[in-house]
Amino acid sequence: MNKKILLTGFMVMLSMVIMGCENMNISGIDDISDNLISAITTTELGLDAWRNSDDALDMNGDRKIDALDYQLYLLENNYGYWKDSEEALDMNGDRKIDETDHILFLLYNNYLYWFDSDQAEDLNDDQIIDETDHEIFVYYDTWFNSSDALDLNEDGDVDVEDYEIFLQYQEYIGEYQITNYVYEGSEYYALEEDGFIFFTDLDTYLYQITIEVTSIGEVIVNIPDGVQETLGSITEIIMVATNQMTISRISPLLTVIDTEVTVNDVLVNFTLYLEETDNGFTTSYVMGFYGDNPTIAFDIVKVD
Ligand SMILES: [Ca+2]
Ligand SMILES: [Ca+2]
Ligand SMILES: [Ca+2]
Ligand SMILES: [Ca+2]
Repeated sequence: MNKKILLTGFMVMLSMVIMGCENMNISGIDDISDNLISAITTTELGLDAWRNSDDALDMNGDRKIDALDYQLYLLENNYGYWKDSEEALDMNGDRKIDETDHILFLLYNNYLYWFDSDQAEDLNDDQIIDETDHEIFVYYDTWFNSSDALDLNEDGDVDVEDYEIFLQYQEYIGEYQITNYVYEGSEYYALEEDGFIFFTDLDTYLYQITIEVTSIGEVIVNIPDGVQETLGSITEIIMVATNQMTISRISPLLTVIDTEVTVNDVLVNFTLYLEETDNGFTTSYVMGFYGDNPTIAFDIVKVD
């Protein structure tokens, strides 16, 4: 395989990694199989008994069932518990906190409760009622009155269409850097282009690259002049490739990024698998173009 293609693929992969997950679900909401009738009895239980009951759920979607889930469960299912908590607010502005406010709390925090209520409607006009409509129900007004409310699709109006674009990209917006680079393979392997960079030394260059994601999902890769000189003609190809990437979630834990780029008249496709971390993503990449399959791994962290 042509060295330029290999190098391009590698660099494109680096610059794509940060795009990460596209899932905008409110965490945990869709996990709730709430049953308010059985809840009347189980809200009287302590944490351990609840955890062993059929009502035990991972309410916040962090893949464990613990005291925090029990608290969230009680807030939704036990009016007295909610009323005594910091979550008890006058949601409808009638200057008292009562059952009506608790129902509003449920509508906002429990997708299935909202879905079964007369509040559920197709707010984005895509002919289905789903989590996106619930998210619009919960957050649209706040967004509309915030500085984030911009005409993102540039059609002259600020409306639900713009909010959907905002939802699609909001969790990526920001600036990222590459850290924790680890290379496992021969110390003699190197990128050879206009310059010459050993994989063992690649971190020096990677750590200087910053990647910015805008509110409409544009990816801007900033490569300092010195690094651009070292990469030579590859720099421009990287930019072309990052403009063509697509992102799709294939499981709650895994996101796939695909792109393609033409190098020396050869169309090359790339697929990269990303795992989310607390502050970004982590990925590893097997360089199959060497017989002994050296690997690189690194993290992409958000810096603002
Ligand atoms: Ca949990
Ligand atoms: Ca009220
Ligand atoms: Ca809809
Ligand atoms: Ca618009």
